[in-house]
Amino acid sequence: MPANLTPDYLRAEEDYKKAGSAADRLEALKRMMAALPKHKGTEKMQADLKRRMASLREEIQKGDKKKGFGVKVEREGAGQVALVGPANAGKSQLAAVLSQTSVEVAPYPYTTRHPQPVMMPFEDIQIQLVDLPPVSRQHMEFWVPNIIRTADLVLLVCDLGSAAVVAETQEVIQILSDAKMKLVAQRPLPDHWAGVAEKRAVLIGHKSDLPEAAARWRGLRGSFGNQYPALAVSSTSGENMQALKSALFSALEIVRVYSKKPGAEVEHERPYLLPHGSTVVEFARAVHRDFADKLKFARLWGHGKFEGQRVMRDYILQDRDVIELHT
Ligand SMILES: Nc1nc2c(ncn2[C@@H]2O[C@H](COP(=O)(O)OP(=O)(O)OP(=O)(O)O)[C@@H](O)[C@H]2O)c(=O)[nH]1
Ligand SMILES: [Mg+2]
Repeated sequence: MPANLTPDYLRAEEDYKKAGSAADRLEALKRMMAALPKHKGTEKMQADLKRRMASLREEIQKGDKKKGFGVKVEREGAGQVALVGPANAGKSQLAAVLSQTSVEVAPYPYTTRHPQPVMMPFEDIQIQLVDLPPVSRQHMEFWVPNIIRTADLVLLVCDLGSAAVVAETQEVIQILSDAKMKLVAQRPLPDHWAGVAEKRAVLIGHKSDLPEAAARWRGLRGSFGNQYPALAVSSTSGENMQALKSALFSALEIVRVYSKKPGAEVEHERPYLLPHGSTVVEFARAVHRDFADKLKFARLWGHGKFEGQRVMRDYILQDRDVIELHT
């Protein structure tokens, strides 16, 4: 042991021995390194400290990854929409405006570091939006693709404030493709397995209020507009915000069905939410497990139908149908 170790070094070494966590041990090692006289006699010790620091860094990173795999957003409301796009596209601003809440927004990239779920009211239901950090080759939180994979819908946010918007969008689509996800316009058929997760998507050209936006939007639409439902919107001016809400609702491919007990009023507060193509018998099952088996017929109040018309078990429900179950 070289004789000329300073009191600073010895104190740091004491702390190292007492440290309870990997992060504290790493901190102490850094202080030992700083306090260690650098000369030929301490070369071995320097190398040893470096090796121990490297292995601690690795340990900490692994721990973070483990924690990261648990990054998950509980689904709430009628459906979960992931906001996906490059840095600074205005994802957080959009989430804030659509949900009428405040979300961290800043004029520099990589502002958002954690998934931030918010609820967007739409007519009589709530749709969950998940604001995410950027999808980017420069730097991406590694858990981001996992969150996108489990969402019901992707809102692809493209930045009309950027001259490279087409290339940036292509890059985002490519990163998702590398993570075994393909953005599609419609829900895949149930028995369809393409080897990749097919995610329904709505594309927006964001910041349509900016001066160059119109020309860039034409370019973007030319490249991707026929692949997904597409809209130019602005969080700042409010352009197309209502249309965007409706587009998200339709892309979720759900119907709202209201139940009515015979002789009673319609229960309008809380519609049942069912996937497109659901039938009366599936509605009955959602209301009560036993109803599906006991169901004789139903009456329907809905679109262009004659009020209270009798429908069979296999009638396909439309959005806003009112159903009275008879068992
Ligand atoms: N002109 C204009 N600027 C906008 C609009 N929406 C957002 N911005 C601006 O774009 C910048 C980035 O907004 P953010 O919402 O933080 O962007 P982000 O995509 O969440 O960024 P990261 O979290 O870093 O990925 C901010 O300076 C916003 O004020 C819009 O509709 N029009
Ligand atoms: Mg953000």
